[in-house]
Amino acid sequence: MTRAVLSLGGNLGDRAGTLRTALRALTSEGLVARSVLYETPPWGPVEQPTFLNAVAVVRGDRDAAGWLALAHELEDAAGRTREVRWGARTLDVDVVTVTADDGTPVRCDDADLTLPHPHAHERAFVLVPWLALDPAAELPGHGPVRDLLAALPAEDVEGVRRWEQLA
Ligand code: PH2
Ligand code: MG
Ligand code: MG
Repeated sequence: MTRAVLSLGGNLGDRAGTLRTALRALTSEGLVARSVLYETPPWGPVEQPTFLNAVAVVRGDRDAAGWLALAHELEDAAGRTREVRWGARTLDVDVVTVTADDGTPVRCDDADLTLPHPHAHERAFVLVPWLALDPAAELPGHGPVRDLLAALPAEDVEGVRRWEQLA
């Protein structure tokens, strides 16, 4: 068994409906916890609409490639197309970390999967929801999520706004 932290986001179409459908699908895949939805300004070089983002923790009988396959299944089910790198999308599901049951973090440097996620430590849209659902969260190689957030520019963190009241 492994535990994975997944970052979900979308900025096209019915953003909330798409994210809720994906989160619901995760309940049959060993959902341990999920954050509420947050509205977040687009991060990165592409000018695009505002995102809704969430983080989910799942535990199940999959390895890293298995969690990536599940992420792609959820994206396909949401009609995701891949045109512009970091561009607008109905649903993006990124595997942030995978941890073995003994606590060992899985490292991966494949062409299609890098673990831990190489940009997670600099993305408030990942760290804010993750810390909210797990105050003790740690990003392997980078340290406690609480400290990573404290190191980000205040405007990045303040830009991540809780969008719904209840999980
Ligand atoms: N995903 C990206 C690029 N930029 N910005 C926000 N706020 N949320 C995202 O999920 C996101 C992004 C590429 O995957
Ligand atoms: Mg992404
Ligand atoms: Mg992705």
